[in-house]
Order: sequence, then C-alpha cells, then structure tokens
Amino acid sequence: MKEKSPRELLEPRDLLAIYRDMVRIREFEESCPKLYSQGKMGGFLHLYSGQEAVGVGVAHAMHREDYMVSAYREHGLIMAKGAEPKYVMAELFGKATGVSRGKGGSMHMFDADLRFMGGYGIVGGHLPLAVGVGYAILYRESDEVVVCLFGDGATNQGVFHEAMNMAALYRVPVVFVCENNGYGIGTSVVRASSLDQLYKKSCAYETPGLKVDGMDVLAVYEAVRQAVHKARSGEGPTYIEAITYRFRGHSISDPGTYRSEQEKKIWQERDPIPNFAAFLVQAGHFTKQELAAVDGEEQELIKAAIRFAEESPDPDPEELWTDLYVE
Ligand SMILES: Cc1ncc(C[n+]2csc(CCOP(=O)(O)OP(=O)(O)O)c2C)c(N)n1
Repeated sequence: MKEKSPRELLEPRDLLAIYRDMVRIREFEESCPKLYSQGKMGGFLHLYSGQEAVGVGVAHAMHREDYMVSAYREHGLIMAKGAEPKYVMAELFGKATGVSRGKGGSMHMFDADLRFMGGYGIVGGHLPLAVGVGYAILYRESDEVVVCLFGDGATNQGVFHEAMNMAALYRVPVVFVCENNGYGIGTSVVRASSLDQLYKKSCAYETPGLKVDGMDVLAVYEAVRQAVHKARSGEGPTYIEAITYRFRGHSISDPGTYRSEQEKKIWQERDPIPNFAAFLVQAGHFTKQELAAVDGEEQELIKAAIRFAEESPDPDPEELWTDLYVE
C-alpha cells in the first residue's frame, strides 16, 4: 500500500497551525530592524525571514519532548518549538522576562522546559553538543530525539565531521538539518565548499543524506518526520539538507550587496508563506479571508509582544553574579 503524503496525513487544523507559525515568525522578524535602529536591542541580530518553512516543518515533525539545538539564527526556531513571542522579544530587548532572562540576547536563546537547548554563536560548535544531548538520551534509555539545525557554512568545519562520525558510530538519535541558504555571510556555498551538494557529505559516515526543498514546509515536514521516526526506533542519525534562502543580509549590519536583484527576485517568488497560503486555498482547506484573519491575529500578537518587552524590567544588577560557569 502506498504511504500517505503529508498533504493527506495532516488535518486542516495542523495545516493552519503550520501556516500560523510561519506568519508569526515572519511578522516577528520583520518588526525587528526598526526596533533595532531605535536602539532597543543590543548586539548582533540575525533574521530568519525566508527560512520559515525549514524551522516550522522541523518543529511540527517532532514531539514536544524532543530536543532542538541550533546556531545563532534562532528566534524563529525557538518560537516554532513553542516559545511565546513576547518572551523572545523581551530577550532581544535584554529584559529580565526574556527566555534567557536577558542574558542571552539574539544569539543565545535557551529554554530547557521547551527542550530548546540553544542558540550558539560559534559556527558548527553546537553539533557536538547536539550529539551529547543524543548520547544522554541513549544513556537514559529514553526514546526522545534531538534535531540539530545549522547553516551550510558549518559543514566545512571539522566539528561537523566529528559529530557525524560519533553519531553514526553510537547510533545516536539525532537528525542533522543543514539550512543551506546559499551563503556563509557573503561567501557563496560554491566558493567555500569543495562539494556543493552538501547532503552528500554524510556518506563517509554511512549516514543517509538527503536533499529537500526548504521553501516547501510540507516537504521539510515529511523528510524530518521520517528521520525522527528512524532515530526514535534506534536506527541512528539522518542528515537532511534543506535548500532555502534568507531574504535579508547575514545580520542587521549586512546590506547583502553580494546578491543580485535578479537572484533575490527568483527566491522571493518562492516565498514559503504565500505559496503555502495558495496551496491551502487551492486545496479547499481555507479561504483567503480565513488566512487573512490569521495574519491579522499574528500582527496583533507581535505588537503585544513588543509592548510586553518595552514594559518589562531590566535584569537586577545582582544577576551579573548568577549563572556563572564556576557555579
Ligand atoms: C568558528 C567560527 N568561525 C567564524 C565565525 C564568524 N561567522 C559568523 S556567522 C558565519 C557564517 C556562517 O554561515 P552558515 O553556517 O551558512 O549560517 P547562516 O548564517 O547562513 O545561517 C561566520 C563565518 C564564527 N562565528 N565561528
């Protein structure tokens, strides 16, 4: 019997939740540049606009008790994992109510309850951490899974290969998801990687590698769902390369002039949100008006998140002496 496709597996309410999550992340991220320029946020700011189908597809393919670990482009990922936008915004504002109590900022979000284990700034540095989380799962003999997201740049790092090797050797329940957005800061993949088909990099470790359209949320969902199922059944790691694009520069300080207008236009036409909306309407799941109502609700939610962040207190100066490594 032919396996059901995600379009058949998912109930309309799941499809709407997927749509809502992508809109929420886009609204959140697109509100940030203005707030940043008003001096409300400090440090770096790496936005996720364009990549929503990856994070949301991944999160919907996991169980709540599964772990997620990521690099610094993670505001969208922690929200996809369940964090309320107001706590994420408060973190960007450096407030005591933030997910990391104002100490992490944009790059170091963390929420143990949500099993979102960060938020890391060193390219590739979190891959061994994800394997460690997976190893802890094995050690405790539980059936959770860890999904690790990273950029294309990370696959050129030594730690990528060490992590792949150990995960395969010990059949660690980890799913590696490479968000290939075409660039590491301003350097295109082909200029940095000897192999531009990044999904093939896992073959040295006899780990299945596959490529998926990272602008199609259901394609990501389906690939990750199968990989998570395999990991949970003791079959070890899978490595998925999701082909995607970031609509903005690498960080807030990057105008992204290394990309042509034509290239940007091609990818804008592949924007995962309006394309998913069009699918939902064409398939008869929802009307345009119903989806517009969701857009409006999410815009209000983000406005409330900004108000919450603005009204939240700064951390107590005494907090400087807590959460130190020496503890
Ligand atoms: C080990 C290390 N080297 C260099 C940097 C500087 N750096 C920050 S982001 C970045 C590009 C990474 O690109 P990629 O992994 O593709 O992720 P993306 O930003 O596209 O999400 C670099 C080189 C760093 N943070 N860590």
